[in-house]
Amino acid sequence: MFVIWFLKPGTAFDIEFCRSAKVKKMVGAGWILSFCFLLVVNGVTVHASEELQPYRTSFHFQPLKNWINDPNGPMYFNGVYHLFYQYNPYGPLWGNISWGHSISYDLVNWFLLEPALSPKEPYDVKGCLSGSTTILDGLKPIILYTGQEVNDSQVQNLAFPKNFSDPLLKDWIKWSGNPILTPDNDIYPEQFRDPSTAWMGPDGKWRIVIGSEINGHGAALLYYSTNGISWTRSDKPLHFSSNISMWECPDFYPVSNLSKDGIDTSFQGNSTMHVLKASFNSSDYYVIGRYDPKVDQFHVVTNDFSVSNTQLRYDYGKFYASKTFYDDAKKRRVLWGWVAEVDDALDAIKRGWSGLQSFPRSIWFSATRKQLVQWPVDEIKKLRAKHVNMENRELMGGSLLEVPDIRGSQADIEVLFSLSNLSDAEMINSDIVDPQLLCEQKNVSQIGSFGPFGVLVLVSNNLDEQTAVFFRVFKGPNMFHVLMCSDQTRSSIAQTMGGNSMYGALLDLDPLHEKISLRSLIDHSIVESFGGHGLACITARVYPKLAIHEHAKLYVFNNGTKSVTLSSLNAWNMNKAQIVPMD
Ligand code: DQQ
Repeated sequence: MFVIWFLKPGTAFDIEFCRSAKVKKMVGAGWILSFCFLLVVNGVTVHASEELQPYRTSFHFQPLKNWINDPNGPMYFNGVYHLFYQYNPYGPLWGNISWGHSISYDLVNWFLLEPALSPKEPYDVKGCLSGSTTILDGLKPIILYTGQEVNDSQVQNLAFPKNFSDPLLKDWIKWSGNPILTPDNDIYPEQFRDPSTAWMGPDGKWRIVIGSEINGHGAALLYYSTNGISWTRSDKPLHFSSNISMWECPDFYPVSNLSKDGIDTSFQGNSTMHVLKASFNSSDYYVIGRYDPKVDQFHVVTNDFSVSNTQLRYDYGKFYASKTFYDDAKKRRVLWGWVAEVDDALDAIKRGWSGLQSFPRSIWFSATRKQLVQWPVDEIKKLRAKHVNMENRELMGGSLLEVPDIRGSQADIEVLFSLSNLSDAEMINSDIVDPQLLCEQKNVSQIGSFGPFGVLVLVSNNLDEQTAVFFRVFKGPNMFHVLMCSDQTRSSIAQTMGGNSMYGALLDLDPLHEKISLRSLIDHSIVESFGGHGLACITARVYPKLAIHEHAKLYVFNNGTKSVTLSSLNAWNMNKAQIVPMD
């Protein structure tokens, strides 16, 4: 224990030392435990060897330690991807909120930089809260962020790079004229936050939305500016919804009607619809509509925002406060979301960290244009290692088939199921289905006719621990319903808060004519699943005790009475992404 006190907490040395196999051989296990499990109270820092850190992820973004929450201001600028995030540099719980900053050349491997913004000024002393970046004139990136003042009042601030020609944009300067916006009288001062990326209208003015609540209605307040610095409020919000409280982290952007390509936030043209996303009720809900930038009218064509399990959401599991950006290099729109822990603060203190970012996802419209489709960015493939393939296997009712040779704690798996003779599907007496409720009523051990079938991930030797991601097909009065569930109720033999959760979503596909696909990114304590080629996403956090590292197994199964064909299965071991401090 002696040496520890000479090390600066968090240096690469102590972490790398703990990982080193040589050291493990040199000294006894007990000594390693006490050496590597370092708890520094008051800036609570825990460093532990991988054995003690089975929940750290390998290819999902997280800093080396401490707390993170919302992704902030992601952007692609001068050949570099930037990801900022709500970060506590001093501990694993929310506090001292700064803008952590990391950069990447491929959205997979990351260099960690010093925080871009820290809470130091009267206008942000209680936190540099969420916000966005905008690249003015294609040349000048700026940050707009919310500062929390000493009295908790929220104001909007501006920061810009110290040196625009620094390719990494390491240093950011807060504008001397901050705050640039303060809450008007009709807004509670604690309910005015999270400015969006700006877009330009046909009049040459920039526009942003800011999350708020007016008279009990969640709202996206609209502001105009000619220079990105001075902003004035529009008479009416861009959009608001009754019966929903405070909207956080609004995001507003065009999506092409014609292709999967993403579109710059300021694009103007007929071939697009707009998406408005708002974060509330622990979920990221979105609506699709037509936006007329001449009069700033947004006409929603899907169901409007509501707190309902049938309302469109980016993700029906653990995913919040997300943010998109337009990636000019690959002509795509990329989505990041915060995936919080579901165990409690004491666990975070023991681990020394809390929170992850989802794997970045490309987004575009589904064929029906009634919803978005999401898919992990292609660069993930560079982490794929050993590959296992199976084709055309009949999965009779009660089948459990192990996927051999895959390290089930760190894998990417894609499966495709086909069903026939659906006339035998279980009947359901309504075409309005609450997927969350249905998954709760019918867990994985409840035998149906078509389903449950799917994958069991993070499975322990004796099957005591398992997380099931599965489908069931029902026949309603007028249509089939394809239900996707993620069942965490048996994910850990330890009783954790996450141990009780079940998530559900519906896939807008026709099982008579389409196969049912599932992709899951399994990364130690996160299972990020994409059903129907990305029509529905469910992200879960799990904390197995037995199914860790090389002890975690992977299966496909069918627990329905009807046979299902496994048309194809492809699974890969995943290599670890490099997430390292920049020298
Ligand atoms: N997180 C930030 C706020 C935002 C909330 C504070 C959403 O700006 O509204 O860390 O998770």
